[in-house]
Amino acid sequence: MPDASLDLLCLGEPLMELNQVRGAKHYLPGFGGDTSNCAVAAARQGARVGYVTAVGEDTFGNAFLGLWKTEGIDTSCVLRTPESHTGLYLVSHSEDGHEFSYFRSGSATSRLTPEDLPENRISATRILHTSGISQAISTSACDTVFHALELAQQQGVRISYDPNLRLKLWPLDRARAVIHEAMRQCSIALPGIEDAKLLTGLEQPKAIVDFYLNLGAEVVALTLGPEGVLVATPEQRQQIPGYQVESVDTTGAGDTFDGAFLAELASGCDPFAAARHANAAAALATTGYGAVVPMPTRSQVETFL
Ligand code: KDG
Repeated sequence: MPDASLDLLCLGEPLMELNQVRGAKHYLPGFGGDTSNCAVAAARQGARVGYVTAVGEDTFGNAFLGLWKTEGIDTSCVLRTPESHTGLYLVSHSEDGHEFSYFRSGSATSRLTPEDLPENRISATRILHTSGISQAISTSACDTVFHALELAQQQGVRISYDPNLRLKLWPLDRARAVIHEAMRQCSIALPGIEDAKLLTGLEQPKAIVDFYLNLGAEVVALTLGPEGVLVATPEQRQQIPGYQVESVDTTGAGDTFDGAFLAELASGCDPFAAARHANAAAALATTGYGAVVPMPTRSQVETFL
């Protein structure tokens, strides 16, 4: 492992969030974007985290820089793009769950190119984390992620990937081709069960973790919603149960799992213990509205456990 000054470097798009208040017509502002959420969750567990992204020179971009500063996240690789904007999304709630509406087309992050990547920061992190969403937002963002994976591999940096399938952003066949190719290069695979069923065509969690181990992952954490998570390495596998909490909004729960899990792995924890901690963090993150506000700190997770 390289001599790392960061535990985790995330790559992707932050999105300003407007989250509908349950039973009401108004929306509350907040912060979202899967990889930004992951970065915040990891930072709240005490990890040294950096973020590679681009935001507009606008109010939302300023707000994100303020958030990351407050959370102690390294923003030296955040680009400001005067000619484009920071993305926005709405979370609407109904009896069927939550639904996302995006206003992100042409956003600053979607204009990232491989030349924007900070090679020296990628080589100085323990884990690089990115996602299917980061590749779905534009062709140049997709190429940027592939180039980041190549740089990380060359430097012996562990790669973590959450497919985070969003069929509003790209068709399933393209998503499958790109995500499988990216996940061939990753050592930590963090799929959610519903995404993984669609992407792999498999139904059984055991078969799905085998699929990702066969692609080359050293650790697979397949999140199963209320049933917890199936963690697998080539030698061992274990289902870690979820925690019962009074859940009001699951937005960002998967990202919280990712961030807490990666923070624990980067600190040397084994994947099964890391998943126990991350399950608790993800459960706590569903007890309040929005992606970021209810994300727990390390001490809140430890108190809960
Ligand atoms: O997991 C929550 C994220 O999905 C949300 O914050 C927005 O990144 C997002 C997306 O594109 O769906």
